[in-house]
Amino acid sequence: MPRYLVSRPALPPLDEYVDALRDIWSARWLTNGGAFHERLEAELAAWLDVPFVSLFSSGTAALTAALRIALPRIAPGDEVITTPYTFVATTQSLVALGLRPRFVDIADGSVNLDPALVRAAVTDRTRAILPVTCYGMADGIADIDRIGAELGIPVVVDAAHAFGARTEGRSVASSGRFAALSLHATKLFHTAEGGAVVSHTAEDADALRRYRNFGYVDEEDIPEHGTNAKMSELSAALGVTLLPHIGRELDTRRRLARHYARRLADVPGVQVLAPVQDDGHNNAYLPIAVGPDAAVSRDELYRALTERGVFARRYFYPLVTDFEFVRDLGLAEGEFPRARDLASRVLCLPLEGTLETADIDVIVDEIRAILGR
Ligand code: T4K
Repeated sequence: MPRYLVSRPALPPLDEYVDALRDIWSARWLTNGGAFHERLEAELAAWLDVPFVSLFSSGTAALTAALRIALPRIAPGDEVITTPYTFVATTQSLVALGLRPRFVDIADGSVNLDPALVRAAVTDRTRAILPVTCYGMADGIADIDRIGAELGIPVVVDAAHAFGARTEGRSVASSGRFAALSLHATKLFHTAEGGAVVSHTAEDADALRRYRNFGYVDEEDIPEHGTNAKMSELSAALGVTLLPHIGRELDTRRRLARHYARRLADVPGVQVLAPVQDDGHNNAYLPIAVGPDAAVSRDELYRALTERGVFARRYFYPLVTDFEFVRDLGLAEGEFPRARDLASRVLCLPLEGTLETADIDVIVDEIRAILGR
């Protein structure tokens, strides 16, 4: 077993979850919009300070649903501008709907799409823009929102990493017409498996509710296509019991991330990518970039850390456009020099709420030892 994992799920005290399970057992209501499900939607909307939250079975299902509602009629050749620097699910949500990803590069010095390149890539085939707030970072998202509003193109944000992140006094997850969160166990707030869509009108929230439940209005009335993408009561109850504890998780991660930044500051060739001094940042991940002046490459550092029991991850390497299925579908067009460079240098270090500053010291000492200092 590695000594340190890139992430570990936050958990509520077990007896609080067991109490919730007792309620589920006595109600014998396991899914299809049960009491915990309804409670979690309301409590998340209040916590995130957003109008509507609709729960889903995964972040991928949430993102797919948001795209589907934003684009009810999809024709062959319809394009969505998006980033190659992301988890594969961003692209898979488009492919699943028959949408063509139109990849553009990230901005200089950023992990997110370049708004200027997004604008330049808009054609008469563009149906939507799908930015990712990578690692919970919000740069560029307000500009992309403005471009979408100006050109009348819906923006659907892959906010999988953005739980708890705030920018300019608002939740990052309030960006776009829809923003899809992942509530997977590797995320800082989670329901084991799960996802959520933030929306801004009752009409959109209703459309999402219908879509995840086979398109049902009622048993005799199914006006639109739908699917089964519902969250169960077991997951929703985990979310309801975890939510009151998540402020502490955010505080711990902030403290640990700042400790990392202090300890890594004088390590040549290592740059912390996350804005750890920004109180609005959620510290969902601790990405570093390994520069050409480092004594070893990113891959050598990654392997050596793994051998020493520090399980870091190369989120996000390779680029989505380098995956075989994307090339086979003929979707890998374009050159993305900034994204490619970052994907070759990035490493996400362990960051989760069970760690202590002494653990960060051990991890940084291992990095220093590998880099020969
Ligand atoms: N968009 C973006 C930008 C995303 O990053 C993601 C998902 C999505 C969309 C789609 O959301 P979901 O449909 O997944 O809700 C993970 C996650 O499975 C995935 O949710 C996440 N992004 C992606 C970046 O990473 P893996 O393959 O790295 O997970 P795994 O199993 O290697 O676990 C990572 C670490 O966490 C390990 O060190 C072990 C530890 N771990 C993991 C689990 C599941 C635990 O300690 N306990 C656990 O229960 O994919």
